[in-house]
Amino acid sequence: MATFQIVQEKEGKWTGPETAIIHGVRIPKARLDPSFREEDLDDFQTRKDDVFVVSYPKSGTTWMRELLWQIYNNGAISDENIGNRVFWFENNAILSKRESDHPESSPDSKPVMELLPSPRLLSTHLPYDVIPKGKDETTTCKYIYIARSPKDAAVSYYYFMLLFPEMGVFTWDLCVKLFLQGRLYYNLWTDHVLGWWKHRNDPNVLFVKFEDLKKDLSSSVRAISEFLNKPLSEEVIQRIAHQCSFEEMAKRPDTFKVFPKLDLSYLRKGNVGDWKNHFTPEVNEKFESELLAKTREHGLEFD
Ligand code: PPS
Repeated sequence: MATFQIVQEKEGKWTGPETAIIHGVRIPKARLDPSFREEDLDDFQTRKDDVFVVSYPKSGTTWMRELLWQIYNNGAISDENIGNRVFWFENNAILSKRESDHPESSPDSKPVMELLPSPRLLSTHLPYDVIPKGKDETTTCKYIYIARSPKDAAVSYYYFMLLFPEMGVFTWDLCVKLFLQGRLYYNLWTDHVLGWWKHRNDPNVLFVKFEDLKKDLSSSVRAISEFLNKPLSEEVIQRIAHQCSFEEMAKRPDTFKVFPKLDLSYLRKGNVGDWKNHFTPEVNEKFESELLAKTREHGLEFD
């Protein structure tokens, strides 16, 4: 039995998805394992060699998941769906005791996070305050946070939501409103990004920007591999940068499907600045004054 509240946004001709409120965070209910309980997040024990890719939605999570996997596999590529290589934390059973309480919850033998072999490569959209953490030095793991300009993240979010027409009419204006009010998944962009930005100098946190990956992917691969203590040859760094370009990843569509059986991809355009094709001056002003002014105050800027 779920122990959390469910909310569902309704605006005009649009009825949003059922959303679970877990420790105050809006999480897609449809993707939570039925065995999930709020307290699983507190009870889950991280391991020293766990690595979490963390982000606000539509900020380059899939890109970083693929980079992480290739870095761990010395530049190999795999046709296995990314979800079976870098596991989505909150979409699977977290604790084995919960999974065995509800064996019917895993008909397709979804992994149980607690039972995965080390090193566990995981991804999540959880904010800093809620994400599982180590209790001491021997269980403190690593987090790679990928941030993206909220303008491009909002555009990406809009196109992603259009892939679910059963929810009704989702307009760009509605997307802007919900994004600015923090009523989409994982709450307000500013709170999420700043929560992690404040920990950017922690030795187990690497804060990376989508725009920097786009500018110079090889340097980013080098920095990520150093952070993970996974030294790579220059040849492998260059190979990973090439294999993780948008164009190369798009050649492997099945690998980056959201659900194995649906034709729904995490990849769309992969550009910086697509917002310029969608934003009116008024919307731009709102993003500047309501979101970016706050991150700038904390020294966080986006190209
Ligand atoms: S999700 O659903 O939150 O996990 O989505 P996420 O993966 O975070 O973000 C999807 C956007 O990332 C773009 N993407 C890339 N851009 C550049 N290069 C590469 N290799 C790449 N891989 C994914 C993807 O196209 C989405 O952005 P938009 O702007 O919609 O294209």
